[in-house]
Amino acid sequence: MKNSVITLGQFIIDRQEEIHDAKGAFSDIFRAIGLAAKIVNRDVRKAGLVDILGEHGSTNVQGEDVKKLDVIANTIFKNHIEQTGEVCAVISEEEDDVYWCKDSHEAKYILCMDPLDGSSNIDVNASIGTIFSLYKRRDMNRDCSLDDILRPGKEIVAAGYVIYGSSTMLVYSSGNGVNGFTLDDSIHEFCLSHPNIKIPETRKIFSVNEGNLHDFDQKIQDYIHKCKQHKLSARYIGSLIADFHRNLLKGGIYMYPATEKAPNGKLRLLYECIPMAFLIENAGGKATDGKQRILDIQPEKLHQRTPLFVGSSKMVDEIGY
Ligand code: P6P
Repeated sequence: MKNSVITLGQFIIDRQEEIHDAKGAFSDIFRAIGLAAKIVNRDVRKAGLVDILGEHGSTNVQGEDVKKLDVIANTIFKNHIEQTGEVCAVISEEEDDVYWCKDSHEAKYILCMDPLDGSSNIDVNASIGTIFSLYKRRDMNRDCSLDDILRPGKEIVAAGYVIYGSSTMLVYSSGNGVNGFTLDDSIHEFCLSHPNIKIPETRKIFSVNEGNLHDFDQKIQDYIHKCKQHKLSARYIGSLIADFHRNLLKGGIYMYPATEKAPNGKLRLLYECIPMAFLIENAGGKATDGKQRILDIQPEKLHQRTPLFVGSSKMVDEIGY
């Protein structure tokens, strides 16, 4: 049995030539993401024991109550990313505006992140996670600006997530397949555990909040009915990363359609839907807003929302408007 372990750091170095920047900036950014993930993982695991549960008392730009762990995770990731000196701007669900990193004039990358998605699940011990994507600046001869940020997802150079679940995993793609790394607590390293993930084409699972069923377009209601007729399993954790990760490995579709309360959908385009769409396409799946490919959408605002249908390609095709 092969007993060699491939760590995340080694994996990235080994594939340096595939990455858009062989000078190590990408490795530095991923090293920072991996370290921040380990720190957040430590805090998530002890959340019930120390006073970091419950409301932080503030509300984020979405008007949602911010949990303390949201704020802590945002600070941890932002600080470690800024320290690399390789990122000029951070866009975060927890930041109303762009965070322009200090001393980053030479930095080539922009990071978009949801530092702790599914945070409403923190207090009930359900899986939560961090979602991120990376753009490369368009033109190093001018300062980083919104023009470098509000770009279709097809221009990102990498995306990934960390799921703080029964085990802690980091799953990412830099455009050449999707690979999963599981945190081995005995050596404090993310180790390659799920090489070259491909989402099964078969339909097995549908994930949607059926509490909103009567708000959905008739075509979506009909599709959900069809899933039931085909005896598919209904699985909905209420945490995008947890539902996405399960469907990625087993096959299925996650849907967050427009509702009366969320006429443009609930999920954010830049730091939730684009990263998930980039990952699913690199795993052989699809992601649309019901009308167009998520990665083709031209973002207009940092925190804009979009409906999301993501998963096995045949299932996403069936949604077709
Ligand atoms: P609902 C969590 O707040 C989140 O952004 C996703 O992680 C999750 O899939 C969705 O919202 C759940 O929303 O309206 O079904 O509770």
